Amino acid sequence: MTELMNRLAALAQITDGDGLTRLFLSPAHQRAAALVQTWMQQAGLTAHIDAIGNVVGRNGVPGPKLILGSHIDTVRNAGWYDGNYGVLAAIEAIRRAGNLPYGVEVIAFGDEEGVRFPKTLSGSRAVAGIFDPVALASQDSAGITMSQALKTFGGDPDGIPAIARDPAKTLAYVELHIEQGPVLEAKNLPAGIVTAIAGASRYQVTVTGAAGHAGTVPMSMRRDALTAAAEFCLAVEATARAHPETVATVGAVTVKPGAPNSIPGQVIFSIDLRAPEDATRRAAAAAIEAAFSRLAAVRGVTYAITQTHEAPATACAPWLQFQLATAVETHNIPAFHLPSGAGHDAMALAALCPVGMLFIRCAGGISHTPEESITAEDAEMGVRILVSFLQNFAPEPKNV
Ligand code: HGY
Ligand code: MN
Ligand code: MN
Repeated sequence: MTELMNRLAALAQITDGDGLTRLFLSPAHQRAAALVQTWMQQAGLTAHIDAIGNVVGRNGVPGPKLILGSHIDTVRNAGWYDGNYGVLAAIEAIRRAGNLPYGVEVIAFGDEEGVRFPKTLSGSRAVAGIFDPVALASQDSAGITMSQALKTFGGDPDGIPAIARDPAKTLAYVELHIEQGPVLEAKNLPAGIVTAIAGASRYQVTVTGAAGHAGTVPMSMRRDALTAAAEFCLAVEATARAHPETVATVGAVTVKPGAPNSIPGQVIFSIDLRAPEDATRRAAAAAIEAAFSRLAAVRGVTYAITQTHEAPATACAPWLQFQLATAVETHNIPAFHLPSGAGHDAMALAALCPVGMLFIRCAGGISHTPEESITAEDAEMGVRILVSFLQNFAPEPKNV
């Protein structure tokens, strides 16, 4: 096992339980942030944890900075490499790249997955200067607000605005990440350059019917919220299938009162909707709403839809794609360009500066499960490509 793979394995042991589950501002996030800070310092960087829980390492070279990074929070029962690989690989690449003539930051963001609170990308939005303070009042499933969780973590809600970087002093943001899809493996390539990141919308839907005794209410008199929600979910799936390159997922469902002998009176479920084109995503969202309206009338239920997250489709800068492709070819790998269906912190950083992403292959394209895996060889190749990119990086040519 390489040092990098050993560190990824060590980081993966820091969890809140349920396999690898490390949610924003949790005790595991706090422990992981401290370990990453140590690794940044061992790589010769000054490192601190900022007001919103990002771990920030700097090489100390004055002037405009290139920012590298990814996230160390995870989904529930996650794989070891989503986010975490990009952070540790960037630290190792900076260490190996030696004395660079420009400022470099590496940031371990803490809220890319957005599992604990409705909003997501909190840390990267803060760096980009687009954090919405309304999110501080949002609550997790235990009713704890982000603001309370941040203070418990040792952060400072009032210090978030000062995190924003100055666009004039930021050269670019580049993120190394596992592909989380099957394309590179199918192409037999260890790495690829990202062209664009699909836009994403998230919603919370509440369907309200009539609770009742499972034994006494005739079927003809029921307004069962769960069977209605089931038809809503099938409409979400059918709508995604009917729109080009669109994906939609109902990933979380809560049934109330949730007793085997009670007719569900209320169901709350999530929708994650994505498409490479924002217009397609918006059209699919409208079609879903229309389907819900029709189904609610037939079923005699009411519903409410709350949008909890919106991230527009994000293009990666052509000049960064070119420099990443040059670095890939340096290692005798054909430069292959591909879109990202998964969301990333780069979507938030795009509000600050040009962004680029480099993917490495992951087995079967599997991600967001413990079966997620990468090879030590591909992990190493990702670092080597990033070192080549860093050593040849040139700020955006002005004629672009
Ligand atoms: O949901 C995503 O695409 C990312 O993994 N947060
Ligand atoms: Mn990720
Ligand atoms: Mn993820």
